[in-house]
Amino acid sequence: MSIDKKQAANIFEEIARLLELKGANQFRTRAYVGAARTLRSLDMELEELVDGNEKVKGIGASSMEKLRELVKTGKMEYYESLKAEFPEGVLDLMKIPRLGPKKVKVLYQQLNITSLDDLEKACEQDELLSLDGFGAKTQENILKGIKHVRQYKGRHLVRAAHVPAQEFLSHLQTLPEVLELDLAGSLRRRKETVKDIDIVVSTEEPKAVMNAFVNHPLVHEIIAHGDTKSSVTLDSGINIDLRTVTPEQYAYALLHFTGSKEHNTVMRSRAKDKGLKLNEYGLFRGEERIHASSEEEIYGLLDLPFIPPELREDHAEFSLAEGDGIPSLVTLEDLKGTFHAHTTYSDGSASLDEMAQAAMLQGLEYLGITDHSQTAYYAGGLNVYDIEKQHKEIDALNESYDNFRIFKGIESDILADGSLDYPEPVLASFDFIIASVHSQFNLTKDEMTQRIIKAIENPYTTMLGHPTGRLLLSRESYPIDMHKVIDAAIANGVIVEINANPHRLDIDWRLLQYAKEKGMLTSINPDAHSTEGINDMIYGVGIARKGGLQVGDVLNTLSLQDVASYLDERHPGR
Ligand code: DGT
Ligand code: CA
Ligand code: ZN
Repeated sequence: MSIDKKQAANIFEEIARLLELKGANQFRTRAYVGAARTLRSLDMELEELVDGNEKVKGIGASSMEKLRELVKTGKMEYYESLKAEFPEGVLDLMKIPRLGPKKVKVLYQQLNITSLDDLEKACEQDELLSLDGFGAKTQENILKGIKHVRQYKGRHLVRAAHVPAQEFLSHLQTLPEVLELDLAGSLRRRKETVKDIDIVVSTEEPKAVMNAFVNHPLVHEIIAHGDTKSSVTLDSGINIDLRTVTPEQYAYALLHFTGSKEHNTVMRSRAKDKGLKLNEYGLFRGEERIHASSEEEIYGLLDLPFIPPELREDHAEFSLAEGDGIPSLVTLEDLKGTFHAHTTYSDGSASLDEMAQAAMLQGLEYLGITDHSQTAYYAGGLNVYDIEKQHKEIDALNESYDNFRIFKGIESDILADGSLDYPEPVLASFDFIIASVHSQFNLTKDEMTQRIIKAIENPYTTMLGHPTGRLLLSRESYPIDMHKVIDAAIANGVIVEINANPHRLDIDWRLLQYAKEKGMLTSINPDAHSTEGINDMIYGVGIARKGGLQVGDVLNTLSLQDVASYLDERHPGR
């Protein structure tokens, strides 16, 4: 049960908000805000802090006491009892952007609003207008905010699920009672965000498996403990559902719990058309159960080829299966190198050589370095002198490597008028350029689309970076016509990246079928800001697979030699 600094800081911040909601005096709330701030920038481990006798500026004796309890036991009594003083729905109200505790308090006390539903109704009936400090504009923003909170409530970035899921799979794998096991649900389908982790196990001894599961050290709370289904919450706040079935049921259960619900619905109606009935226990003709020992066999029984989990969204898979067939999808092993990585020259945490060595460890043959450009001063964007220095360093490193190359790139800001961030001779000095929008998001859809298309039309633009600017679970895409952007990219031979950072996963997979049919080329880019960041490529591969992409659709499946000649040919100055 370990709490990290960010989680601890979040708890202290929430205490401050709850106190404000209660009407506590400002000095008390400020103490908790201060403690949270200190925790965020703390440069020692939490254990070290609470075990030591050292005084730390910003954390008073009473906060330290509470922090110690939290670190040692995973719980803080004070925080729990404070939360218990309010209906749970009131805490949801506090998650609405720009609706601070003061306003929540008014809503709660004067209109008796205790949930998002209550608040939505009140806004729709213009009830907020009678309150001091609330106008029509506020009401409108609150309605938007409610949508935002609902959409994100209880969902997690895929990395936050993938990492513990791997841990549990390997743990369960070691149990002698476990015969077969796999991930299911949205995580197996590699959705961009997930509600929880689903695992299916086949066993003859479910009790033993369930006991081992609920007693795993990462488990924070047991929600349900049964013979066929158990649910737990991990320390990180994510839930795992484990289902145990007999070996005879396994293939059907795995298919069912992998979903999606929409995919299952189509499968059931296909079964029905054949006079059969499909559910999580089997495929039935009247009373007779038809045996299947793999998902592949079940698809076969319904006259379908095997459909990989990533495609099971009732998006394009059934028309593909019936038309050209299911393509063989790109895999992580197909990637020979990658682009879009930052170093200490801008806002990355590792040096050029460290990033290159990490890429080599992953078995890659090349890495395209793209630090930020000069306008991105907040991210340490490079001026012309930095670029010269970096290029010299890259030349020397490349000289020293066998069978590995760093490509010289830059992540150029797309300026408000659509131009790139350096004069032409500087642009010409790079092997390739990723053009990305990092500021001025508040344009109209037309303006933003035109701005990006202008950047695409620049002959020095090799790739478009994170095309919609969305940050999953925190920031919506700016308004943009992605179909026009894709068409322009194809017309200008520009690659549209799949940004594999779990916060982005941008371009969205739902657009990839269209893009592929039109002939768009992509590149699976980690947008790495550290050596570990390179590992994020795996999430981009999931997105490419969801979009039905194959080796030929992805630039960085090319060997070093082929990618080097591709970039040379694309370069307007060579
Ligand atoms: P999530 O958890 O929201 O990220 O998405 P899923 O797809 O993992 O959803 P979850 O965990 O509620 O359920 C896992 C799978 O179980 C789901 O993809 C399909 C199946 N399933 C669950 N409930 C239903 C249902 O009511 N009808 C059908 N046909 N399938 C269901
Ligand atoms: Ca799920
Ligand atoms: Zn960027």
